[in-house]
Amino acid sequence: MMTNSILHAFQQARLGGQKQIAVLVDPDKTSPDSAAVLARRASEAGIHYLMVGGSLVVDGQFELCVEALRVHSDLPVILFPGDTMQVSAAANGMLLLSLISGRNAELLIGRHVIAAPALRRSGLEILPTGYMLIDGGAPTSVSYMSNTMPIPANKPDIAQCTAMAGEMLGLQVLYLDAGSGARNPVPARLIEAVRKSVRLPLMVGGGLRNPESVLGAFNAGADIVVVGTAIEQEPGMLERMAEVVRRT
Ligand code: 1GP
Repeated sequence: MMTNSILHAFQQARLGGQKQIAVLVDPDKTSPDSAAVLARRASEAGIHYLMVGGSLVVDGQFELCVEALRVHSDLPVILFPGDTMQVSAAANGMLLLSLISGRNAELLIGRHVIAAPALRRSGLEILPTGYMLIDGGAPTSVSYMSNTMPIPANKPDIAQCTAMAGEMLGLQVLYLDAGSGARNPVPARLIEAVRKSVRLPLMVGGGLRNPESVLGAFNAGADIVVVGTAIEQEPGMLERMAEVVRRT
């Protein structure tokens, strides 16, 4: 049975000014055992969501990784698919990404058409998400794999108009992403510009390496920050990042 409980949680947090944090797990870099440990620690630390995905998922651990996250925490597990093969009914929901910063029709609507019947059958909560790549200072897997150009980091007006168009088209969530491991995170000025233009829950991620950069994204107007690489590289970072949310 499909629900809209994750979207509702996003909207309620936004209305209440509560900042939230999601930990992104790359199933290619995280064994199911490590995912189990991470899930328990994330719950204890006060993380709000677990996300699973990557531009390429090559080693077949995807489903086991999702299951481990579900079994070992009560947190919503949200798929962040690099492609339409990354669907698991074991998750709670999925960001259905329309890559609105790009002009690749496959990633705006084409793959969605192919995935739609399986998504409907899965019972997953589907979160229609305007996905915007922002230049993070170096080419990232996602810009290469999607064959799209990111929005220049110094063009907040383009980001603003793109976000407005996404909202007007009926998307329910916006995600500004500098890409995993980005050299530079999404600049505060660009987050602020988007925040002023739309009411939707705003996710921001890519290259957030430390608590200060997470706080910067929150202060600029992000509702939910997404952190992956920093936690993979330095596990204690999970608790330090979660602590930032308590200070907002
Ligand atoms: C990538 O926004 C996410 O899509 C997370 O990025 O791995 O750089 O934290 P990092």
